[in-house]
Amino acid sequence: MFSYTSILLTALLVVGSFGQISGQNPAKYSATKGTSRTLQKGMDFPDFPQLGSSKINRSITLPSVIDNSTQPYLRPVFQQTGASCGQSASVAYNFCYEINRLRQLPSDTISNTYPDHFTWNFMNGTLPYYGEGVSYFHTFDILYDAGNPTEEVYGPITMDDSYYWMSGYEKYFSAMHNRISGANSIHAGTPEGLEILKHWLHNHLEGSEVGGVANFYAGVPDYAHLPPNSPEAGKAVITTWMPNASHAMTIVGYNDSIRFDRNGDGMFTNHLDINNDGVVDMRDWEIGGLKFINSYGNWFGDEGFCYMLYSSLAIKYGQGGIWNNSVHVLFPDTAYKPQLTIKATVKHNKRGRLKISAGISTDTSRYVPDYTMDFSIFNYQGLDYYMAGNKNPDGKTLEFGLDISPLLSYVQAGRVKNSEP
Ligand SMILES: [Ca+2]
Ligand SMILES: [Ca+2]
Repeated sequence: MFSYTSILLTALLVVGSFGQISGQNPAKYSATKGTSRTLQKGMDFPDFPQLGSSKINRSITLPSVIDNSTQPYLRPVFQQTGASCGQSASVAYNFCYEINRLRQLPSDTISNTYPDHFTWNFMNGTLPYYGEGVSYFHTFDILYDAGNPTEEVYGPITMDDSYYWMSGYEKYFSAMHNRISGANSIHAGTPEGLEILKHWLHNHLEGSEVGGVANFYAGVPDYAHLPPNSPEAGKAVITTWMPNASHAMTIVGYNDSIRFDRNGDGMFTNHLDINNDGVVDMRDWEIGGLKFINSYGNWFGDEGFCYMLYSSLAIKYGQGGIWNNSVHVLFPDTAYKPQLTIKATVKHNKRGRLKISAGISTDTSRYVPDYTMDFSIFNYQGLDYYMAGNKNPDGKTLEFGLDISPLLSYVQAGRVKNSEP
């Protein structure tokens, strides 16, 4: 039998301290964490709360083409190492773009760009999938709980090490300042949903001058090329996706006029029932598409970019459409500053058997905190490796920091609140 350990780090407001406590006496209440997901209207699988058409500023007339790859906030195309596509798309492209847009920083230097392996390495250690892909839904939880260090702090995005965990409180503390306040989905499989997505790409649904980017999951087939009589002729285009959503990518723009003759009738149409289901809808469209950036390197598509037809947003998932017919957008929080943190050093030779929790109490005589919180990192992750993910003797020890500010909501003026939150 394996033995698993739960470590509870306790912050005492009077005397800062932490200790190891058995989980026999649970706290009154555990703080919630992470981003919420539920079954959303029009979707087959649980998803993030949807952005609706009420967010659209109707006084804005959309242009026929938007290309945010020209913005300084999109980092250069890179080739992912390991099966980290979910984190390449969501952290290295999406999060990096969105947080640097708010800070008006270019994504061309390691002090402003974000590696994909900080989040991937915390989540890829789950048997039997070690080293395989991790849904960016999990990544959003880490971006929400712990933030993400820059490449300057963590290491370069070219680092090919699926075991490495960062050590050093100051590094984790810096990561806490690069985080999201939430994530949303846009159901893009209808003309109305596409309109919401286009407004996001154009003006962030807030009338801003710089538009956003969005993530999605799909199975990548060989791409085709836009025909000579299409705008962007010769550029790569995906007309339908493979059945399984095995890859994450990032939408960076749209073009209402690119076209591809999917049914080979010699015409480009949006008004004919080309899939012969008796109705004419978005799934029949041959005109219009999105531009996305991939993490396969410059060899893919056009220097790492590719188009995808609007119809592939609407076609049912599994039959050529994207996962859940939805895309995902992030809201970085550049104003956030941690109010209370824990600095901890843990020595262990099998990190996957550890779970770190934090608790708070104003009564220093108590061994059990009044309130606790869990984290999306250090949560039975990383398998039977040393804490740092290497075989070096000193790799057993890891120093890290955790943001426990949410626990402050349970105390007031140095005293634990009387009422349950
Ligand atoms: Ca046609
Ligand atoms: Ca049809």
